[in-house]
Amino acid sequence: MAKKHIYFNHDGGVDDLISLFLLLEMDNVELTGVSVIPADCYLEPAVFASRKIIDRFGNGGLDVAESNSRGKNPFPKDWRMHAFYVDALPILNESGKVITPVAEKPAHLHMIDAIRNTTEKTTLLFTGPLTDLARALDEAPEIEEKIERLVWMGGTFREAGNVHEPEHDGTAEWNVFWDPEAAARVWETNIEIDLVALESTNQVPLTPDVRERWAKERKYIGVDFLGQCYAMVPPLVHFSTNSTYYLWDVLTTAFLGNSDLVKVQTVNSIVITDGPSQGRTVETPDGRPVNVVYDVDRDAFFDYMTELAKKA
Ligand code: AGV
Ligand code: CA
Repeated sequence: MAKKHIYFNHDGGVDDLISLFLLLEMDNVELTGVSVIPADCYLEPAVFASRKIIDRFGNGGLDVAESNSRGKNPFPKDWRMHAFYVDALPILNESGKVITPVAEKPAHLHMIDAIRNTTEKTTLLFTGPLTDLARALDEAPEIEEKIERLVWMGGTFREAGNVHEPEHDGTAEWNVFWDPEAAARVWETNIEIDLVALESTNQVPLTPDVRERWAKERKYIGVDFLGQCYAMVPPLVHFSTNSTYYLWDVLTTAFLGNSDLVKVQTVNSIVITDGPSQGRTVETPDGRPVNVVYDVDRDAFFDYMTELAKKA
């Protein structure tokens, strides 16, 4: 089987860190690099957690790069705290040491090196804002030719986004909202973009039945890890609130491992960078094409991720 070469840039949420874990279990994926941006996380615990996940579940050979990027609209502190909880889990601290090193270069330069040093084209997986990619393209525009595609958790074409902040109209998704200019910069390129938008992630909320399933199968160390991580964030019970957790990034990562789980349609779109709708992605005939994942087989998705976790 030809492996896909993946560079993964994430922002340290529970579903970002579970995505890293699942990538390490995929037979059809070769990770060429990992970097962390302090958007929906604090940098230090998110980098530590990433290094420990690679130590525990990977085969070595990777380092983790820190981003020095800054966004425009900060994430709520409560959400950014999640990385501390994952980093403190006993399963990641059993060995008492951290082997996977921190990279010398900041994330955007680390990614440029990884793309250049890989003979094959690289697929980019981004589960946070696109700031590091926008900066890498400014620094080394020629890497565009060596990017197979960008798979991104971001955006929505529905009326309702998931940003509920003062001075905003609620139409944006958070990964776009944190740095709308970065998304607009990437929209200017000819990179093939697969967008896992809220259309499909809304279909995979964390629910009590999913938690129960993982609890029942906790004899598998990887399934126990899922259960422990998803104990930290609120499930959907009666109705969706601002803090209700969905498997946004995990669906994005699963799509990369198995595209049969979802349905995709092409939409021409632009990114709004200013004003009360900043961070909104809008469908318009003269916009740039993106492949939007708009539907997912929910049960097949949860089966797929749980089976991957059992391999650990
Ligand atoms: O908008 C979804 C993105 C995903 O990359 N993140 C969380 C995922 O990692 C931001 C976010 C939106 N709502 C959230 C978020 C919530 N209720 N808790 C934590 N993060
Ligand atoms: Ca994320």
